[in-house]
Amino acid sequence: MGCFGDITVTFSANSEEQIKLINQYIDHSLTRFQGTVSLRVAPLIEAMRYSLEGGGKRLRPLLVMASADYLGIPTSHVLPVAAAVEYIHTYSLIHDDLPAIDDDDTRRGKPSSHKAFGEAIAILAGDALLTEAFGQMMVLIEEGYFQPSHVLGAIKLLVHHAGVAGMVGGQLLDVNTDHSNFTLPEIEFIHIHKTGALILASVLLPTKLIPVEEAKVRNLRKFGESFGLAFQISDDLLDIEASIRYSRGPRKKPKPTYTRLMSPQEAKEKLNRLIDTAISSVKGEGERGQALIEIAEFVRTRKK
Ligand code: GRG
Repeated sequence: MGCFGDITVTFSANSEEQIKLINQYIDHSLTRFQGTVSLRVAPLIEAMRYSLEGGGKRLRPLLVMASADYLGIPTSHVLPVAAAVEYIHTYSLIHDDLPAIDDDDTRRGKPSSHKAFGEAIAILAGDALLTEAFGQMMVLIEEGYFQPSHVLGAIKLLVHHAGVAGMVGGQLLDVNTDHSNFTLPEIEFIHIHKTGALILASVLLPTKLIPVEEAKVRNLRKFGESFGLAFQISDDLLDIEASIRYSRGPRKKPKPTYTRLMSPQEAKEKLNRLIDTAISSVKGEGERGQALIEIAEFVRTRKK
């Protein structure tokens, strides 16, 4: 039985309660972890905590919880999965901000990890978060809610989507793309892997933990794929809005974005079409699809 094991939460109309649970779980897991390692690694844990608790939206953990809800799994049972995807997301942001990759000095309005702690600690904090994400997946076995063979299936899915075939491969394509000359299929391929893969994994991971009908897996896959691309387009739109509203100068390293290939209006239309597709794919389950639908609607109009 896990630390949140006796709480059975159904998704409420807003995500506040779920975010609170996720934040409590992440805080608790870091504190417990800190108690098991030498005090001499405290700077590493401080850097992990700095980025993990740096004000992220917890979008991927929310997707894990919403997908669990869709399948009738108590959301508190998948908290370790929610933490694992947030750990991986956080490591990817720390490494993405490094001078060798995007060279960003700030993240979420604060100094990026390497600016706050130096490059060596930032790299190690990312490494540690990636590794400990799989430690979190192992917690699922200790808690005993799911069969070990099912947990192994979930770990395999996470490796596939976070690694070379997914997010890291997508990042490589981004780094290697000629930013002065790229096409829509190229940019879509990059985003499906770089951003979309971890989002899709967040939606699909709960399907590995219990036996699930094939039709529901198909619905969730469609939701995850459409939502992942929509999220990236919304990110590109926010980026241009910020550059207009705050007269932000050009990025140190220009990025391949949708908004360099289509007008903001066209990008918004594409975003809306993708969100509509995501929503219609999970609509058939009534209340059970509601949390996923709310998250999709949030991305349609998000301002952060
Ligand atoms: C370095 C291996 C490696 C991978 C990096 C995802 C990624 C790959 C880099 C992030 C670059 C970036 C800003 C992409 C745009 C979409 C995106 C992932 C935005 C950040 O995600 P949010 O908005 O972040 O969910 P918060 O701050 O809410 O956690």
